[in-house]
Amino acid sequence: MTFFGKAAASSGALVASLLITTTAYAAGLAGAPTPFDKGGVKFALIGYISAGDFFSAVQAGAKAQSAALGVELQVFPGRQDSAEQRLQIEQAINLGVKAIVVDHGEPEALRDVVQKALDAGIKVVAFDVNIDNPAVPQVEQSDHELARLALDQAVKDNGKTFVAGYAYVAGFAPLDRRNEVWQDFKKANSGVVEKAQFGAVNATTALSTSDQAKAVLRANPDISVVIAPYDEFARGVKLAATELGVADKLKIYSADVSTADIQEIVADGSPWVATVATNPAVVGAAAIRAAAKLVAGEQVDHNLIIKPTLLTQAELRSAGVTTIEELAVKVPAFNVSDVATAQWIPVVK
Ligand code: SR1
Repeated sequence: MTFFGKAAASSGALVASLLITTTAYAAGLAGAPTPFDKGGVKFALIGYISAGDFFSAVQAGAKAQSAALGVELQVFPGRQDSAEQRLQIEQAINLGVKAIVVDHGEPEALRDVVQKALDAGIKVVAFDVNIDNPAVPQVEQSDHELARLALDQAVKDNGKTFVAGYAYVAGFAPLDRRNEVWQDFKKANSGVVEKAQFGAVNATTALSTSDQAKAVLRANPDISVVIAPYDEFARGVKLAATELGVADKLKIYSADVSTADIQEIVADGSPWVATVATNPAVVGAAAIRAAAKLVAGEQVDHNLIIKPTLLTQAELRSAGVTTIEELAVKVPAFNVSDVATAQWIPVVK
């Protein structure tokens, strides 16, 4: 039985137990610890990357969880600009927020300003940026496991001998962790040859990566597999392969999922054959819960890990899944995480 099959068999009971809706508690959350019982609590979510479905979905999950806690969440979108992200942290400090979630960024540019927030009594949670501070819990998507699941699927589909292209940009914690697994994988599999590395992270990541992928695929027609462990990279590679007319000769393995990604994956003739993903809205919600627990004086683990799921093109097609919402119904575990939960924190879905 496939993962989808197993999940569908048990979905009824799980969905029933998770039917809790998002509600705003402007006047405070009954039964919650101070200050949530009184209301009027402000948090900030400060991003670094503003483009792409993944980050919008993280923000949507964070907003839903904040609303359920009666927290006013201010989202600072980030524009791939460290100086601006630092300024936004300063602004959040001045706004009197009780907690800040820092979503990606350049660690060296953030550590001192994060310390400034902590010194002001503000709780800080980091997602996918290593702040390297014991007071700052780190949220991640188990990137080593994520990369291993993608590479296991690549081996299942292509064997242990293939010519690969690799999309990667150094300096982003999740990509660096996934890269560690790819480097070990190549050492352990001498039949896997990486012909080219490419990729860009900017305001138009998919398009920039597509331009690079086109040049790479033209110069290396023997590439049959592309490891692209970020959905914007995969999107760019798919576009390049389609424009060059080589989509039928290529298989793309990625990370992340969104409704738009699912539609690209299941499309006729799509070379995007698998992705490994968490539900980014669940990640955003977990980060807010961790921040809320810290503000309430509760203990929070330093490493907060949201487990990813392998999603293959074949399974998505045979399950008839075309949106994230349909995916969450077929795979209920995709819709929740037990990270940073508490009895007084409403579960959002
Ligand atoms: C540039 S970093 C992109 C990654 O950040 C998040 O962790 C997503 O999984 C995405 O792949």
